[in-house]
Order: sequence, then structure tokens, then C-alpha cells
Amino acid sequence: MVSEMGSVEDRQADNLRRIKDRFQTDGFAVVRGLVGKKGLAELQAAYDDALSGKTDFEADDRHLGGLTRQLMNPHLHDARFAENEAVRNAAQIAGGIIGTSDLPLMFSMLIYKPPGHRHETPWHQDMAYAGRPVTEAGATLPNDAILQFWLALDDVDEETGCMTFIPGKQADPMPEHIVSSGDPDDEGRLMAMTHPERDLDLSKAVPCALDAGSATVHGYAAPHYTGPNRTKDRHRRAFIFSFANANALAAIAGDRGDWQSHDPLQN
Ligand SMILES: O=C(O)CCC(=O)C(=O)O
Repeated sequence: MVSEMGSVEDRQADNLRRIKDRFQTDGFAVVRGLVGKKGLAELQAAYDDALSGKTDFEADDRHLGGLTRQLMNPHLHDARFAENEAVRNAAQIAGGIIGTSDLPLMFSMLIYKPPGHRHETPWHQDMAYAGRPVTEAGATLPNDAILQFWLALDDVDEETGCMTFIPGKQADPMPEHIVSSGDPDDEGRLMAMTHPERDLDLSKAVPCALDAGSATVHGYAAPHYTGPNRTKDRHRRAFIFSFANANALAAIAGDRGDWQSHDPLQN
């Protein structure tokens, strides 16, 4: 349909261009309205079934760093997380950013911060998780190797622990990270940048408040953080899922043989 505002296709293409520009400049982007009301309600119901134990996650129901509830790979436990409007739309956006199509969902998790949850998710880059126990400082990996969507299933802001980024750091060598809690040999360890106040300009932090159904997308090298949930009555349900850029990962594996033994998607 064509109106004065242009066709739906034109607007979608404009939106994708904006997301791609922001992702390339800042290392992350905000995606408003990734999923509509009906799809959102379906995901919220699936999420509550996961939290209550109605859907059995067995060992995949764990606590990140022993602190924060993290249910691993919900798309393998409940088809509602595998096949839904959010994942379909995100696959198109990720494909548009990378310049490819047919991107399969590679990894997913639910990270839940209930009202009063005291724990932050410290500043880190996801690529810190690629090495065991931690990727060596100084590594540079392409930001678009992994595209991770963080979909809010509740309205989220700084009070409840929204995603917060430092823009424009994705091409820098990775600052030192440490395992801040949990068993360093365990997949569920929690990673933290050792000196965020020294290695990042925290005055540039961008908190991404979102309405439920909206998302952020960030790359493998984008520094990010989420705070505690300081509220008494607001839940923070996040459905997080990622797509891999096969070309970028193959290039990493080719350049550095040691990377082949690591699963870059473990967190
Ligand atoms: O939801 C959180 O607290 C952290 C999420 C995160 O670090 C990520 O999606 O990479």
C-alpha cells in the first residue's frame, strides 16, 4: 500500500537502515516494536510457564554467577520461544545488518530480575565469555560475529535493570575481564570488566528504557550492563536470543586456531 508516508515496505527499509547505521556506529541499536501484542502475550505466557517450572528446564534452569535466574536455551524446551514473530522479525533485521538471509536462531536465554532483585549484571563484552575461563585482554573480534537481541517482556527502565551501553567502543581491543562470581570452570560463571571506570567513559552510558515488545540488538564487542531491580512490584522478564554471522566466525576460527575449541555462544 502506498500513501503520502510511502509504502509499508519503504518504511520497513528506512527502519532497517536506521538500525543498521546505529549498530555500525554505536555497536548496538534499539528496535522498537519487535513483536506485536499477540506475539508478546504468547511469549509472556511461555516465560511464566518457564519461571514456574510448568515447562521443565532441568539443568538449564540455573543462576548466572549463582546470583540471577537464567534459563538456558528456552527455544529448545518450548516451541513458543523457537517460532514466534519476535524471532522472525529479528532474523530479518540481523540478516539486514550482516547482509545475508536465512539466519537460524543459535542461542537463547531468559534472564529474570524479580522486584527487589539486588544483583547487577556487571559491565562486560559478550566476547569475554568465548575463552575459558575468560578471553584474554586485548582481543579484537568483529562486533557483528554474534548479534544478540534483548527483548523486553515487561516495560523496562533504569529502575528495573534495562540494558545500558557505552557507544562506539566495539572496535577497541577488549579490556581485561574477570570471573566476578560463580565457578570459573562453569558455563554459568558471571563475567565483569575489571576496571570499567578506567576502561570506559561511564558518563557516556546510554540506558535503553523499552516498552514491552521492544528490544535492543548488540554485537559481540559492545560493552553493556544491567542494574538491579530496585522496584517493589515490577518484574523484569527478558528474552535474549542471538544469531551468528557464519562468515565472521569462520574468519575468527581461521585466524586463530585456538578459538575453534570454544563455543562463542555459551552466554
Ligand atoms: O539481562 C541481563 O541482565 C544481561 C543481559 C546480557 O548481558 C546480554 O544479553 O548479553
